[in-house]
Amino acid sequence: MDPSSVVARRRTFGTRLYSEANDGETGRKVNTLVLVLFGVLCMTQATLNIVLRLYFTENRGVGPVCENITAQRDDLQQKFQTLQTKHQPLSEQRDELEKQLHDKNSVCENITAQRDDLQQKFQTLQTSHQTLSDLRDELEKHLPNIDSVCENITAQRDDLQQKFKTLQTSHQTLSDLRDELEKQLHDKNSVCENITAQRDDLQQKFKTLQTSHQTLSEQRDQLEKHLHDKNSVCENITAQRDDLQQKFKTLQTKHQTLSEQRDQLEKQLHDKNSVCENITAQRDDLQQKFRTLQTSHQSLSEQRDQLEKKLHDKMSFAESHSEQNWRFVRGSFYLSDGSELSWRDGRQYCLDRGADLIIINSPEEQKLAMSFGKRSWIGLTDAQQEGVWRWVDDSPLTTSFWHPNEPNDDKGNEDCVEVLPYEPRHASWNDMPCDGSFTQILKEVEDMEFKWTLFSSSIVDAAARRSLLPVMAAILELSRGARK
Ligand code: 2F8
Ligand code: CA
Repeated sequence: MDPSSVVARRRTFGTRLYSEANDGETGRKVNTLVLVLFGVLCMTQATLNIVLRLYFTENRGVGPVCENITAQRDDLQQKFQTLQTKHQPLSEQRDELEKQLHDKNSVCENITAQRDDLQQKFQTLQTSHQTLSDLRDELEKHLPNIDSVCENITAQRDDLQQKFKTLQTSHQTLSDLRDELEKQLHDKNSVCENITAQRDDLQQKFKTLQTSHQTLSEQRDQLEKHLHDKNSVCENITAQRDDLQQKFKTLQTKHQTLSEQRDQLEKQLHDKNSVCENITAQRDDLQQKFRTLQTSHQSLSEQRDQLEKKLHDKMSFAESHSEQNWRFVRGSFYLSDGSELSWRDGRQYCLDRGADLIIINSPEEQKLAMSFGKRSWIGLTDAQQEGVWRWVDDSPLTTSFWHPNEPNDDKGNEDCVEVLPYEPRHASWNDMPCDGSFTQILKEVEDMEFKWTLFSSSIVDAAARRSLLPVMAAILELSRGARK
């Protein structure tokens, strides 16, 4: 702690104690004690400083002095400690005293303030006392008139009491009225708040509506503009519509006409289609017939060629055999050769000449065979199976001209047939041994194509000849099948 500051502090305390509690016994005792303690501390500090300076500057090497000083120092240290030990309680006492002093100061300040207040009141009271004294003096002057004044005052009091009652009643009424009004005010406030809220809400809505109104006004203006434009467009479109309606009506009329024409044409087309289908069917049928006819024509052409070749061969045959007395009867050449041969050699003789032994299936052929006037072999035999007669073309015997009691297969060796030139002419067949020697009646091999050629050549009309072609084709086919 800085000694100077401590001194200043103590002095300040002392001065203040003197000035504020110069008449207090406790303050003086405390101040005195503090001063004494402070003085002792200062002296001890100064002594210690001197001893230490002497020790370090003059006789540092002198033993006795040093020991003395050391002893003094130790003693002083001992004292210092003792003092320090004492200083602690003193400090605590001091602090306690300072606290008490502070409290006292507060009390003192309070008392001083009370005193100043009392002094002020005292002065006021003194002034009032003076005034009252003056008033008393004045009243004493007016004391003789006090009764009348009193009466007057009494009257005034009564009047005032009456007024007071009236006023009280009025006050009560006013109070009730006020309460009522307050209540109404409260209600009104509530209503007002409600209305205010509604107003605020309406204001908000009004603003919103105003904004919307503004927007709608702009939109309306824009729509009015658009409407105006649309009206112009609409008028234009209406005119176009009217024009189109007129055109539509015209077109509708044309459409109706065209529809009728179309229906008529469709009907005609349908009829034409039917006709066309019919014609197409006829065409297809004709094409089919044409193809058939073409095939037939081709076949007939081939047949014609073949027949022409055969005709040529026949003509050659006839020319080459004319000197041998071949007889042409009903389209066939017949010959009775004068040589006598066995049945088989005779048949081979015939085959070598493009002919075969005669086959007799009719009285005319029987008559023809008889006309040659010779015993001659005919083309009938049962050599294959006894009693079963077959012609050389392997056809069965259907019409026979057997001599009476024939065939008798005399001696079981008669398998070939001759024609006898004797009566009865219509029954002249006799079975004979096949190795017998007779002439043979040759008949050119049945050739239907050749017969047809000869027959058709006799038909002058070409159309009639053509119409017989299919019939002839069928006959020829049957003939071929029979020969096989
Ligand atoms: O040579 C055979 C021949 O003989 C007689 O005729 C001459 C027979 N006729 C009679 O008996 C009537 C044939 O039948 C016989 O073939
Ligand atoms: Ca016989």
